[in-house]
Amino acid sequence: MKKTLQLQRHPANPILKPNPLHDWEALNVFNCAVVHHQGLFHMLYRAQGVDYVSTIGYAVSADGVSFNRLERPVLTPADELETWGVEDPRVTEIEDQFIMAYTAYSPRGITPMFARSTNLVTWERIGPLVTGEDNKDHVLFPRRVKGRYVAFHRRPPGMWLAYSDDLKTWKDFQPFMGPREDNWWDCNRIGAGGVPIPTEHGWLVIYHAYDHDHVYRLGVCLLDTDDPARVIHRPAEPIFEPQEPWELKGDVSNVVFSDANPVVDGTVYVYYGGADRVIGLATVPFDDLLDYARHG
Ligand code: BMA
Repeated sequence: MKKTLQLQRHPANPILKPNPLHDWEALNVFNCAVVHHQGLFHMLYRAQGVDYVSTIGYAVSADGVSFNRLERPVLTPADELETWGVEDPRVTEIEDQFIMAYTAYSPRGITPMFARSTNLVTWERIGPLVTGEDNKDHVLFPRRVKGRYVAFHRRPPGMWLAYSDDLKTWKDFQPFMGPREDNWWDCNRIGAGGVPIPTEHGWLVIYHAYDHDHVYRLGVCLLDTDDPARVIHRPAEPIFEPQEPWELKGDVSNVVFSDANPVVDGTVYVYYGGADRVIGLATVPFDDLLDYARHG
């Protein structure tokens, strides 16, 4: 019999809720990046007020569960590509800096952007991965592969790779994993979760997908270390799906959407947006997740 695996919800869920005291985060707080750095969990989260323009807030925690937030967002729309918001941050620590991938949204459409920081609070824009097309769900790998930077991105409906020497010019766009057949949980569109996790067996990757009923779930796969376009294994079953009332109903129904999966002391911390309204945490032992990704 095939193995199954489910992430375990933290009893303190949801761990972050909208804050009615701040206009900018009064309506929704959801998809977030989380970096574990020098003993602290640093969270960059997508926030919306009643105008639905997304900004990115910062919060910090010693235990990964109880977060203190800053009064004001750390990233707000800057130019004509961002007038409708900055969304869905994913943050990678690489070569003594932090690289944020986020989606810029405006009347011109969406743009997959990168920014850099050395302190996680002050962000300087680098530039887009690509412009003029429907492209998002990008995230930088935490190590170079064969000397080059690598990122996931999403050209509907599937996941792609791109490569760069300088984080500014991206090339060699390559599709590597698409949706599965009709009626599968990942039959519609798929895209990256958090930063891919390097392991001795390959890149451990959590990804999101939705089906024809628009239910968002999380799954896992394993990619080759030196050629991440090669999918080593892709288990059949999802590892997480909406179940709690605040995952089933919120701003958008039936959504668990993760942009963060830091590994701390042998535990994978999966942070996720619940129904585009609140932030939840679910965990799994690293060894169990890797075993499922290899054999599930
Ligand atoms: C996706 C993204 C996410 C969102 C999800 C569900 O397209 O925009 O930000 O959580 O839809 O609404």
